[in-house]
Amino acid sequence: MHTWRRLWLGGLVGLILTVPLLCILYAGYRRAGLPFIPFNLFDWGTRILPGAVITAGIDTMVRVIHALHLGGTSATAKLAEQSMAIAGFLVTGIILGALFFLLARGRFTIDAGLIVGGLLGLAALLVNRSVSPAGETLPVWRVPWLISLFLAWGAALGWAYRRLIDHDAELPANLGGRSEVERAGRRRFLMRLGGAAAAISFVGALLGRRVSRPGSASRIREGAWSATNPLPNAGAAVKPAPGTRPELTPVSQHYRIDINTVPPTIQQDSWRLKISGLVDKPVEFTLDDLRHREPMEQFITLSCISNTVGGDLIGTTRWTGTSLKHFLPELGLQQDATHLKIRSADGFYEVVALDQVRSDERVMLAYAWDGLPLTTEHGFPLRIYIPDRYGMKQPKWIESIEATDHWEPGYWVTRGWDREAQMKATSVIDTVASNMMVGEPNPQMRVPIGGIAHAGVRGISKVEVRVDGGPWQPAELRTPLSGQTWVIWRYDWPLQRGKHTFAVRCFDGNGAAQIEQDAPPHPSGASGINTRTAMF
Ligand SMILES: Nc1nc2c(c(=O)[nH]1)N[C@H]1C(S)=C(S)[C@@H](COP(=O)(O)O)O[C@H]1N2
Ligand SMILES: [Mo]
Repeated sequence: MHTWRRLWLGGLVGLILTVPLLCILYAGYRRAGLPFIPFNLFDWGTRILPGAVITAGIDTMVRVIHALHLGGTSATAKLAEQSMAIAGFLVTGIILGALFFLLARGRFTIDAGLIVGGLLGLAALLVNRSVSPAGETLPVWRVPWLISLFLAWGAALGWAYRRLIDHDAELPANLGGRSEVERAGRRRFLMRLGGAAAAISFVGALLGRRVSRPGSASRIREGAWSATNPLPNAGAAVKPAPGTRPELTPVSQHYRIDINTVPPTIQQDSWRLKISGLVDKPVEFTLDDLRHREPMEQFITLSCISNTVGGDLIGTTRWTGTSLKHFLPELGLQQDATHLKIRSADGFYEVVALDQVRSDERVMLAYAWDGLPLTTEHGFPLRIYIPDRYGMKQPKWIESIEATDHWEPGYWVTRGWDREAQMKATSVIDTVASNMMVGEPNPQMRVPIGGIAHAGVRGISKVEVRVDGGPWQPAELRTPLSGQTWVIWRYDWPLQRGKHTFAVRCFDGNGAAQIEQDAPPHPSGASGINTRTAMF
């Protein structure tokens, strides 16, 4: 049989067999928390590919999401990643099927298929282990589950090969009418195989549909602090302009950025914070050990270094945790320890200097957001807060802390992002509330314009608005939730008819102006002036 026919048939069979495999893996994932290999493979790829490739990929994705107005950046990006992961898995199946049909010979193709399937099962296990070492449910079932599924896939591939290709090798060539009969037989076989695959896929998809996985307590959002407490600045004189974003971001709307297609699920009972390295002796702490310490509450604005000017990868909530500085004495650090290397369940890591921890008690190991345990997406059970740094310096899903005597680059620093990742000052126009005007425009009429300004923990001393390239005018500043959050500003503009463009800029607490020069997020965070145009 011609090479191209082998490739084509093999690719087709690869696709027909990989779809049901995908659906069954999905059902196992949804029902029992078993590994979903397509996501694992994708995440594994993002960890081993060079940083420049990943960065270019992320940049392109964020830009496409903005250009097409696809909605919330982090949710859309995750969806895009998941789609790519599934597409990649199917393409891999097609390629493997084609290669198998190209290379296989002789009568022992089912055995060959079993060997291929077994090897793929092992590879899947290794990939799964390397990207999610932590507490997915039922780890004992992972091995038989993956090995048997991939063995079945391989055996089916070998069997299909025998039915479609091998047996016609035994026939004398060019028997009149023979090849027509054969082609019809082949088509019938493919139809039957496709039918069986479709049935299995359907059952798998049905089983995987809309069943929530065995939930951890961290999912329940009832009892949020903000549901029953007024904000500390509730009485502030300056009120946000109508249309300004919520001052406290609901946790469900807080952006999420990390290297995982699916966040690691950690079981509280078996989780321990492990302390090792340059310490008198290794120690472990449970989550309750940390919760029983003097709690610390901080309102914090967190931003991703990939956030564009005016983008949605920034949010504010109330963090609860334990000050790392006051926790240090319990770690038994040795004299020569200078840094802490913090490792996460997903393989992410960062290094923080002990000098910084000792000089700033706001550095915190946090276990709650808005009064509730961290959600799975936001780092359950433990994450760190490091003031004034972009999110890339602040690991979620912390598992261990190693005391060392040297600095080393963290996960994103290794991949070409800024070493310090200090948050840049930024200001954004959320709203030009032109719909707040009623009646005919008159000289007293004012249009509320407002938004946020943020400069890490340096605070905001001044926000200014410019209309159509005129002079910069001071805006009013609302008392912020804390010195670590964004500041809401407003400017009540005396209405003029026509089309107008508004620009905003801010100054940090030390009086330093935000950088007006446009810069993309990579490698040190975006800068530039946010503008908005409206008709009156
Ligand atoms: N373990 C782990 N921690 C992580 C990351 C990650 O990929 N893995 N991403 C970091 C980045 S880049 C950001 S912006 C913040 C985002 O936190 P959030 O998703 O809770 O908003 O988490 C940080 N911590
Ligand atoms: Mo980030």
